[in-house]
Amino acid sequence: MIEESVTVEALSWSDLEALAPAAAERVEGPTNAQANLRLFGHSEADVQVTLFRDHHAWCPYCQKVWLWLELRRVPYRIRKVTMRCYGPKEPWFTALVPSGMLPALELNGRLITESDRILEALERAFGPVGAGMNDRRVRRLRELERLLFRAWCVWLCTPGLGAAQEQRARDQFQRVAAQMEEAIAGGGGYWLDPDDPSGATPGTADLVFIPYVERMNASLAYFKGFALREAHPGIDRWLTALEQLESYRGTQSDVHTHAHDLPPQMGGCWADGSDQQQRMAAAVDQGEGLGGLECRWVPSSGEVTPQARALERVLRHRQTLLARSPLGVAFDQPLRAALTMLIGGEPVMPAPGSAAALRFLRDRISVPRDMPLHSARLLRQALESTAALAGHDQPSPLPFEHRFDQDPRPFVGSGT
Ligand SMILES: N[C@@H](CCC(=O)N[C@@H](CS)C(=O)NCC(=O)O)C(=O)O
Repeated sequence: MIEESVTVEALSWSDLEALAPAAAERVEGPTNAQANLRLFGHSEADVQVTLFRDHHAWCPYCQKVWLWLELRRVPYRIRKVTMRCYGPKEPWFTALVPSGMLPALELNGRLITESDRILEALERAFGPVGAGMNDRRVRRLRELERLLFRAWCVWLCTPGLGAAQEQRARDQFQRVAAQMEEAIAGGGGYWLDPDDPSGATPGTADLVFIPYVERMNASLAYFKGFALREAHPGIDRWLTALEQLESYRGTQSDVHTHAHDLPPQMGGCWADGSDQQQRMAAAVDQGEGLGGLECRWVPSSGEVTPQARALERVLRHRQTLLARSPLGVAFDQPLRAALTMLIGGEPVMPAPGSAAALRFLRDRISVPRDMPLHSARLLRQALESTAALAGHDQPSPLPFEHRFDQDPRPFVGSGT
């Protein structure tokens, strides 16, 4: 029996605090979802740009603009807004943008909406990233991105596809994905950007593809058992090259987050029910992740470990996490048990009856909103293996039509 060999006690909060690193530097450090200001060595008085993006760091159109600013190193402020599927929209934002749509951007006092218009305005003010939005080849690639997007939507978001229709939708998606691979080969082998065949940095064409290719990779694995990175090595190389960039990694989400945040946004994502699909979805839901299909970067040694970063992020929100747990304050010991396991690697017995509450938290770690991908994966695994010591109880499944369970308001007070 595993239980008999579990002798390690859960550490106290003060022991855990002593093991946690300082919070990561948000303003001048690596790209991160928590910052409200990014300066790149400039002074605050130089800031001409405010980006309005979602609290969840999930909106794909916001990710495109966010990455542009990070790659171009333009200093900017960030104001975070709630997307409808997570909770009510802030009235100050609808006063500014009545449609409530994100992203929006203020440039020297002028408000701009629509991500493509925003990028064009940023290019005029600061110069393009690689070849600009209206370069001839970039324009063609932007059309290709929309074709890929449509093929993905048909496959993922059409309910009730029979086997033959599934196959047709998949074939159509793969035909367009092959065109993307040809375009990468035509751009020099790494990037789509025609301006930089040396492979040093991605350009605007790459930025336009990143958000949805990331979401395609995640959702097609989870809902269709389809390994995009194996089926399309050219796309895999492109994603792997992106993952070498700290700026991309700071905005990168993971399969778990996308699998559960896409359905309310897309009006539903439909699983094909194949054995492969069920295996991949279960690995994601139980926190194992999908290894190299999900990401191909490993945190470098010498940095704060991913476990320590996860610990620091949980400690920051500890009171809110306890208040929102189905067990309330009785979640105190099970949470410490999972964190002790995360840091020490040894199983720690949680209080009886805590399995569902541990899994409730496992299901609600959002990347990159809460912490980087590897930290989230290890924290989910620690929560799951601690839960397994307390039994099989599961929390209710995550909602499919909204994610009001992820309302950011309770967490905003503690400074995200
Ligand atoms: N065409 C727009 C699309 C923007 C868009 O669809 N934004 C979504 C989020 S991904 C939104 O703000 N929806 C309202 C909401 O969810 O609150 C653009 O490129 O900026």
